[in-house]
Amino acid sequence: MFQFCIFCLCCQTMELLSYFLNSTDNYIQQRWVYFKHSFYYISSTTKSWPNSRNDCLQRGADLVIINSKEEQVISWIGLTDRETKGEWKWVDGTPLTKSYWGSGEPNDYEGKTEDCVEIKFHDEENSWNDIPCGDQNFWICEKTVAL
Ligand SMILES: [Ca+2]
Ligand SMILES: [Ca+2]
Ligand SMILES: [Ca+2]
Repeated sequence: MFQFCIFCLCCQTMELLSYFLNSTDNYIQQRWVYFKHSFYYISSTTKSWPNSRNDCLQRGADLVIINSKEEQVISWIGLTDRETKGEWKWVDGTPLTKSYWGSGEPNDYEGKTEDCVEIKFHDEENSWNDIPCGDQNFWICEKTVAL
């Protein structure tokens, strides 16, 4: 890689790049997938929303925040109204602006407390559903890459 860096003018850039590539390597080894400036870890088991989130945090990531259609996979997403009822927030603290609720959602179905959000159908754009946070679900961790 350093063949491009003959006069070392670009060493800093190369170091950064090398660091990035090394971490890319690590992530791929740990079965992370890289796509459009984020790494994704897709779970192979199911957990409650809080346990899923803890798993992501331990991996240096967080539950997926949906910014594009491609991120809509059947799983928990990093959206909750656990703090204030009806005030949906992403796990990074940002308020919900663009949403993809399924029809009639969010609905606290049959008076249940539904404060965590799953993607219900992969093939429908509007497929978010609030469900009880203790339900078991697959989850996706997302770690954005700042370059
Ligand atoms: Ca995202
Ligand atoms: Ca709720
Ligand atoms: Ca619901």
